[in-house]
Amino acid sequence: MQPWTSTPVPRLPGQGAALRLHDTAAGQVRPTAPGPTARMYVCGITPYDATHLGHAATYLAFDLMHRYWRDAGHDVHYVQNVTDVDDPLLERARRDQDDWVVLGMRETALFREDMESLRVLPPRDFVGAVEAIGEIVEVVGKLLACGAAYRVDDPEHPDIYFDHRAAAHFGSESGYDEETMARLFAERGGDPQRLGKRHPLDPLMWRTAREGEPSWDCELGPGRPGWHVECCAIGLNRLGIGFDLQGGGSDLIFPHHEFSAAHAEALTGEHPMARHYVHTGMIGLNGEKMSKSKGNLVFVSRLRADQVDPMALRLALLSGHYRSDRSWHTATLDEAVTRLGRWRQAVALPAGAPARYVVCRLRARLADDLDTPGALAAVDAWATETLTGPGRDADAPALLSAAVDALLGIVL
Ligand code: 5CA
Ligand code: ZN
Repeated sequence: MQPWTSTPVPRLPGQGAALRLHDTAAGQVRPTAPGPTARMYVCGITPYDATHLGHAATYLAFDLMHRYWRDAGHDVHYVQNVTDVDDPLLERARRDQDDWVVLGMRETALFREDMESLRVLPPRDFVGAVEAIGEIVEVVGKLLACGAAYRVDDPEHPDIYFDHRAAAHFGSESGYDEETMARLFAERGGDPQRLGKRHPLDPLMWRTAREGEPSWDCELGPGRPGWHVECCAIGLNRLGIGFDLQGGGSDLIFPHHEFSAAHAEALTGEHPMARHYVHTGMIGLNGEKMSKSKGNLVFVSRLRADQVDPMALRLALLSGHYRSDRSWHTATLDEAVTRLGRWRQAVALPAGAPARYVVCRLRARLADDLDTPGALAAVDAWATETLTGPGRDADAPALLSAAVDALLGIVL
C-alpha cells in the first residue's frame, strides 16, 4: 500500500544517549540497542471505522521512538500493517450493507490523512493483509508441514490452527498465567470452544471459505488468514527475526503479540521475534476505554473538521505518559492550545534563553522511556525564561523550533 507523505525532519547538533524503553517481556525499562538500521514493527489499524484519539496516541508514541532513533543517526526501517480483511471489518460491512473492500479502502485513506495531518512519519513498508496473502499462505504451509499447525477434524470446515505448545517460549512475551490467558483469549477474538482443537488456546491460522465471506484460492484450500499470522509474516519477511521493536496498544499484549511471537519461533527456531515489546496505555473518554464496540469515540478527522490545530492535538496527546491509561477531556486540548501559543510566542522573538541545554534535556527525557511530560516541561521552562527574561541568544529560537520539530514532531 502507498503510505502517507513524509515531512522533512531537521538535523540537530549532537545526539542523545541510547533510547531506554519498557519491554513487556522483561517487565522493565531496558536500553534499546539497534544496529545502523533500527527495525521496528507497529501493528496497524483494522480499517472499519475512523481513527480515534486512542489510535492516534498510540501511533504518536511510536513516532517519537522513530524520531529519536533517527536523531541518534539510525536509519529506521519501520513496518506497519493494515488488517484489511478480518471479522470486525466484514461484520461492519455486512451491518452497513457496504462492500468490505470499499469500506477498508475508505477508512485506510482517512487514516493516512489523519496521520499526515498529525505529522506522523510514515512507515517504509505499509502492508495490507490482502496484499500479503501469498506470504501468509507460505508461513501457514510451513507450520503445517512441520506439525506446528494442524487442521481441525471438521469435514465441512477443516480450518487450520496453531499448536501453541510448538513454541518453547510461549508465554514469555506477556508473562500471563494460564487463567489470564484463557480469559483474554475468549474476550479478544479467540474461540476456545471450537471443537476439534488440540488445546482451547490454539489460535486460528487459516479459515476455510464460508458462504458470503471473501476467500483466496491457494494450496491450503480456499480461505482467509487468521490475525496473528498476518503480523508474523509481514514483520519477519521485511525485518527478519530478532528485530528491535514490536509495538501496539496494551490490548495487543495477549493474545496478539504472544501468538505472533510463537508463530515466529515455531517457524524459525529462534527467539525472540522482537528484542523489545512496547505497549501503550489505553485512552479513555470520561473514565471508560475508548473503543469501537463502546461507541464512545472521538475521531481525529472530526476534530480536524472542527478546525482544531493538529499541532495542538498532537501536543495534547503527548502530554501524558505513553504507558499510562488516561482519559481524554476537552481541558486536555485547551491546555495544549495555551501551551502551543506560549511556545509560538517565545520562538517568534528575535532572541531567547540559551537553547542548547534544552535540546540535551529534551533528549534525556525522551530517552528515559519516552518521558513526554518531562520533555514538554523542559520546553515550557525555556518559553517562560524567554518570555520573561532578557533575550540573550539570537540562535536560540531557531534551535528550539528545530528541536521541537525533529524530536516531538511539532512545527511551531
Ligand atoms: N489491526 C490490529 C493490529 S494488527 C488492531 O488492533 N487494529 S485496531 O484498529 O483495533 O487498533 C490499532 C492500534 O490502536 C492498536 O495498536 C491498538 O492497540 C491501538 N488502540 C486501540 N484502541 C486504543 C485506545 N483506546 N487507546 C490507545 N490505543 C488504542
Ligand atoms: Zn498486529
